[in-house]
Amino acid sequence: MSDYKLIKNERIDVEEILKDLEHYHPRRRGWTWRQPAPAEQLKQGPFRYRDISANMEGDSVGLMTAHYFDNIDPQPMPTITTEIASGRFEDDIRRMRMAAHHGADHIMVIRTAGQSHFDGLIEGTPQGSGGVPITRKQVRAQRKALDMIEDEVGRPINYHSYVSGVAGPDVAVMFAEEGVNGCHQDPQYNVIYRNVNMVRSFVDACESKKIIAWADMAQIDGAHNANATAREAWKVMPELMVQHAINAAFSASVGIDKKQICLSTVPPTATPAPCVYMDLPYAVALRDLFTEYRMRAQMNTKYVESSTRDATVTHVLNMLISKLTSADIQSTITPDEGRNVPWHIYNIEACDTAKQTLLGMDGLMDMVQLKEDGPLRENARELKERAVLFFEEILAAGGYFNAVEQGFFVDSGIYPERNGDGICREIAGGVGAGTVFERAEDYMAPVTAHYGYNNVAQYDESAVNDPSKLIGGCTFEEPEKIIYIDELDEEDNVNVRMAETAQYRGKNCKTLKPEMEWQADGIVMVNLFFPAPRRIAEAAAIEAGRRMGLQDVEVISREIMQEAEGTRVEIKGRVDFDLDVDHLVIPEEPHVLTDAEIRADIERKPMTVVCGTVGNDEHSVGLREIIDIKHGGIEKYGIKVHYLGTSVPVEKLVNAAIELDADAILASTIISHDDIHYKNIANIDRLAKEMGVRDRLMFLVGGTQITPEIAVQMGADAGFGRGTKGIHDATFLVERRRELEAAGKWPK
Ligand code: Z97
Repeated sequence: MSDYKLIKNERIDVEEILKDLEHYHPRRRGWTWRQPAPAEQLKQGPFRYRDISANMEGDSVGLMTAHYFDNIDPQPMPTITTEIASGRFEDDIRRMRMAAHHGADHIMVIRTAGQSHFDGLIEGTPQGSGGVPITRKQVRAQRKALDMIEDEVGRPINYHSYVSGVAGPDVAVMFAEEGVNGCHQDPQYNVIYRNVNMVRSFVDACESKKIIAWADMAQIDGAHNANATAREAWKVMPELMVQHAINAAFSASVGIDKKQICLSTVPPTATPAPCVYMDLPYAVALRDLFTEYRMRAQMNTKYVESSTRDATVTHVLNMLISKLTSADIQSTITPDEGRNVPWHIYNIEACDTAKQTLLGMDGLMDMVQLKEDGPLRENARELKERAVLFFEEILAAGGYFNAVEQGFFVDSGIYPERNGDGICREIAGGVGAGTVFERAEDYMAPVTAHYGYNNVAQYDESAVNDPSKLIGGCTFEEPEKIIYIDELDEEDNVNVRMAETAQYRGKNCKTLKPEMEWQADGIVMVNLFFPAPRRIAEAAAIEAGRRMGLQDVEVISREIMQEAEGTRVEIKGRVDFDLDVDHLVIPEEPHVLTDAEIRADIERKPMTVVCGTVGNDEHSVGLREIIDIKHGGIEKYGIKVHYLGTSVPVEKLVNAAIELDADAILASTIISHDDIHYKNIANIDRLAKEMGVRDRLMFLVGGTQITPEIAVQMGADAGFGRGTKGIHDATFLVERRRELEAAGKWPK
């Protein structure tokens, strides 16, 4: 067995993961829930948290703003899901590592289109469309990679896919063998959306659920699909509760622990609907009815557009509902679902959106209470009543199968109203109809976690509760008995795909190519604005993309700013060039002196600076951060600071420097339209020269849009962009003054 390990600053070596797979077995099975943070972790950096889970014990990437707060990375209480399935499982492995570092501990792999209709397991590693073909090799490789990744992040990661279609039980067995930790399993999904015969689906589900119970997987149901399918998603709210109830009660009676049975719930509406008003009573009703089960909150994906901003707002509003009610698992399926671009960056953005939103609402329910009367409770009660009536009607119709045959489900009327447009399936119809047979009297299967009649006693009375004893253990107990098949297709497999991109991998690889989804796919995204109506702007954007040298240009999102004034268009396209890392111009990292060194130099010789935000610019926060002792600004080193405020004319700044006999000017300039930030720099430099003081003043400029090299070209001694801290300015001031002194050019 190879001793390959992940190294912090090295890319994961997928080739290493693929080695010796034949002998790899997962180190555990079962789902792992997050644990509440121990008391000593509730205080992090300058803050106290109330609803967080235990910290990741290894490496992680905190939220962007964490650097303001001691780089803390608190973790919200719900499990965070990300769905990664680009069609190439080998590329997804890299993305899983990124997602885990951003806080995902539930990684879901969507299956390739049509896998529900395969009547058995498939093998090898073909490329998928709309998802990944789920095979033993693919699952084993990803679980193996996740075993390493979880060591790196110091937290268990749950791996998940789907147990559905006519090969459901076969898939469930394979998942149990391979250490898959969670799955979707709901026979109603097969019946309604995949037209699998209902008798077959429910019989298969018994077997699947028995295995899910044995493997201690978490199970998610399929009710959210009714939201996505219904003509008007909020009208199926009573039905959703019926669907949840059927799968939850069925699963519990087959033996799945209720604590592993998760209801897949989606806030049914989205803006511009008054969605919280409509979604909250539904969420409350659901939690009133299903107290013993877990909630898996997915975001609304029916009313979703290809704008990342729009999808993110929906996601955040959905998480408000999660927070006001509860969620054990929080999905982060935005915004790929609307854009159909399953890119690395969106998985990561969405994980961050969840972490940011849930941390932002930490402790909310200590301050806010849902009202016990009024429309919330009235509407929740009404929904529950409608659901109960729905159930009563199913019973009156002769049970679930008859109800499905009569089109009870996904009807566009709000129950008890019916519009007669529900999805109808025949009891004797659908894929796999007529394939269920009663077991013969002497039927016997020497396997663990087998559902139903199993006449083991005919061979060995003592094996009744442990049938696999008859054969010395089945593959669950004896993984060596698993028959591992590597590849079946000579063309369509991971080795062929990886050979094509070999030059972009490897420890010492110096070749880079932009990518969004697959290694070196060359895909880039460009945002454009045209002062033109939509159709013209889209055509113009495609043409602009072509002229930029992009191939296969496509519009992926558009937004009308105003019918005549303009349209924003996002395009994607492909570039063909590689970049050689050795030929890149990489600016040096800003270097800093220690606090003690800076302080000592200021003590040796005091320093005075004048500062202000110049021009018609009212931004003060950035400059104050650089100055104020509170956030580690230059004051803390003993530098004397005269702050002139915002919108300071450049003349005033230079005059003040002269009057105060300052050593330096620190100008802040944020606004950048018409390059005014660079023009301000040139003006200060010119004025100081005209007044004959440029040689006795150091001149530093800062602002979020400042590129240091350009600032220097325009006349500053140094420029400081986004991310600058007081220590960077202070280091420069001290070192420049020393340099000038050494050269005999410092007049004071
Ligand atoms: C989710 N974003 O995470 P097939 N069984 C159930 C399902 O809901 C699904 C499948 C099986 C979504 C994922 C929709 N759900 C997408 C209960 C799929 C998958 O292999 O595509 O037929 O089945 O819930």
